[in-house]
Amino acid sequence: MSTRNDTITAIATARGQAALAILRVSGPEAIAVANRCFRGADLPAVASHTAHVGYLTDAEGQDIDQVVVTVFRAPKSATGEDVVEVSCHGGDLAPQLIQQSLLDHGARLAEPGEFTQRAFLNGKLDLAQAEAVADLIHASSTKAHRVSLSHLQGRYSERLEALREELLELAAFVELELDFSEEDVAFADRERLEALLQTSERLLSELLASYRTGELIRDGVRVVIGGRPNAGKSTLLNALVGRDRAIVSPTPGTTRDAVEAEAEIDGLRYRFVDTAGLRETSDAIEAEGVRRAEASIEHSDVLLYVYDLTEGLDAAEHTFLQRLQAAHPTLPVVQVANKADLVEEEPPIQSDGRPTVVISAEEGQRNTDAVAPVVSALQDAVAEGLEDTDASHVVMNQRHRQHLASAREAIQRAQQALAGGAAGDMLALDLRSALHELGAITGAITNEDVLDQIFSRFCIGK
Ligand SMILES: Nc1nc2c(ncn2[C@@H]2O[C@H](COP(=O)(O)OP(=O)(O)OP(=O)(O)O)[C@@H](O)[C@H]2O)c(=O)[nH]1
Ligand SMILES: [Mg+2]
Repeated sequence: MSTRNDTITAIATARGQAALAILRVSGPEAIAVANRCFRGADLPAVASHTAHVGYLTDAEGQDIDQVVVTVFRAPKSATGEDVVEVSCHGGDLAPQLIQQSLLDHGARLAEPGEFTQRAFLNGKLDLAQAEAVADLIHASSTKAHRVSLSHLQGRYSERLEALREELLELAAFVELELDFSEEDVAFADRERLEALLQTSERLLSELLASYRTGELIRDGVRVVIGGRPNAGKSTLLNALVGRDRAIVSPTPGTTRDAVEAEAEIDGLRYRFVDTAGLRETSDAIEAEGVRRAEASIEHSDVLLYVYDLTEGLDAAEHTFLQRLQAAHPTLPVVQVANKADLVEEEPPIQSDGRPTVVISAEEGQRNTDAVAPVVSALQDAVAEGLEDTDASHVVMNQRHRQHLASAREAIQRAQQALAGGAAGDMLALDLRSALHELGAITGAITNEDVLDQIFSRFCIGK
């Protein structure tokens, strides 16, 4: 991506029918370029942060649209450069024609993310904040939105920066004052060093541990609904998403291919996958469905195992569940004992230690409260502690996770070096390496390839 200091433009809003659209122009010539195709105020003469009504004209001087032009002079603008924002009427034509006119009058079409990249290069936000801009745009649930916003506001960066400063101080301390080859190392200094390393290690571990939550927030929770034919899996899916997504029928073997449906529950996005009933079958199509059902369990975040309360779990199902848990020890399984409306008295539940909820999915069609126990069991299974999680402490970004893991390894090496009485310069090396990793997250240390990769994820106009 070009990091040239030229003047760029792009349409900032989505295509299609809309009341308004916005175009942005940024760079040293932004005001001059806009002024060449604006009939209204004399833009080079106006004050910063003022809006002006007028007409945007094309290369032939013909009016394209009535617009409002807002002028932001450097450095008090989103990119830190001179910026002009043009608000025009939405739709497919006006924004395109205005963009063409701005190009004809000296601007260049912006690359994806180039506005945000300039904001980063001009110190308006750090790299983690810039990435949060993309996350915010891509957010598909309330929680994902909240975490990205908190990262954009810089609270996550502040935490990393505080850690970095502490390590910086530590490194300087080690480099200047400690020489572990000497025997008379000041005891207090060593203790302080140990304590600081321990704190850093703990902070990094906390951030790393939050990544699992971050992933669930970012990508949603994939819940596979499995069980024998006719247990009520499709009925449960429909109740959970609040609409008739899957076909329900008294004939066992109704669902064949997987049926997916999404719902946002308590700010988190869930993707429910209803599958073919698990059983031995000679029907080739159904058998393929069963194979797919088993395969999809492997890729789920949690399994809802539905069975008919009037029949109970049979021996084959017990074996199936035990085998599954042996193969996937970390996969949470919630048992759903269904058709509670058909029993007078609840029979004893065979849970094998798995969390089990007793419900009537059919009742859930009319009243979603009837499936509320399933929802809370799901939340307990996958999203424990999610409610109390401080959004600014959640790591949602894979790139950050890698740097945090490397930083923690470096800290752990430093701890071992210290315990083993290694020389001060060895210790300093590990601390420097941890610092480097943390700096890569906020962009204090960057290289162009990394920047290109990050900003190419953005849309044009951002
Ligand atoms: N009484 C009662 N009937 C239910 C309940 N849940 C489902 N059923 C009925 O059980 C039958 C099977 O329901 P489905 O939801 O199609 O079951 P399934 O597990 O998806 O079945 P397959 O797709 O064939 O594997 C239907 O006739 C449902 O109306 C319930 O809670 N109570
Ligand atoms: Mg079904």
